[in-house]
Amino acid sequence: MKQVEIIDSHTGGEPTRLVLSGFPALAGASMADKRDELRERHDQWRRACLLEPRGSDVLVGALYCEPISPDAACGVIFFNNTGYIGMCGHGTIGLIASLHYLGRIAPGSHKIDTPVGSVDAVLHEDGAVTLRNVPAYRYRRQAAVEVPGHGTVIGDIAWGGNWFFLVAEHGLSVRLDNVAALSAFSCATMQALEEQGVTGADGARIDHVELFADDEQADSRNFVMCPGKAYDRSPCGTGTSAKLACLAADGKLAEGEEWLQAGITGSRFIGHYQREGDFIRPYITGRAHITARATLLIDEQDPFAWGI
Ligand code: PYC
Repeated sequence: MKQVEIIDSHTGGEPTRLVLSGFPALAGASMADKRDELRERHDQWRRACLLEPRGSDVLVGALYCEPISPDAACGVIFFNNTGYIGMCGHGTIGLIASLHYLGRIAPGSHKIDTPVGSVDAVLHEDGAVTLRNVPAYRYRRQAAVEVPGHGTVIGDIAWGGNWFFLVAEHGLSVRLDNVAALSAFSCATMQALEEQGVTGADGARIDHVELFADDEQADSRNFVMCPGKAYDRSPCGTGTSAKLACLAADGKLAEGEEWLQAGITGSRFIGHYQREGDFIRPYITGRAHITARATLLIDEQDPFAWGI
């Protein structure tokens, strides 16, 4: 049997499966190189850990790696049911909470190398984590896409560690009991963006769609559709970063001012930003809880050993 050591957590309802050991060693001078090596040569390990029968569509994986930067606590590669994502806010909060649970880190600031740049995470004494994310920015304001069955949909395109299409006007109720309609609309929008060549900078695929509504207990509520057609149960750290970039660009949120972002399940992240030239630096605070520690067993005789 092959063995993969994992620790599971959730951040505002969104699960993270941290892989501590068992994956093949990855060559590469950067985290992006290591991610490419994992994708090109060892992708079956992602599938074995995240897909059924061991996982589910909603799981986000985080592979613990040796750091590239001399002053980083670790490196990490994020992946999900369909492939690889650049950064992951809820996943970083889960990573920090898991490393703390294992006794590998103490409260304080920890640098983490990711394929899209280094981030810092402060573990507070009370267990909350504040992520200092990669720089974010709004790339396009009010871009249009024709979505079959829905007509013209207008949204901003922003980078928050992944590419987002942020839609305020969609006519849907952003509530948990409407997830089927929200999912259908956001998946159709994501497909239309791709088919119509509406992209992020340098032709980058927009792989997250974020819908907004008012919330009674927060500044906003969102619904975030991820690549692979699973929606984020948390307010999405990179999605909240993209939102902060749009608010900053519109002059709707001042530097340092707090933004309370609720997700579709009612969990919340607190955000604020600092200006950095043409970019903003997002700070996202949330909390993760450990749910399991286990060894995954991969039996080569099992027809579904490497996932369904
Ligand atoms: O929290 O950044 C995030 C995230 C991305 C995909 C799922 N969660």
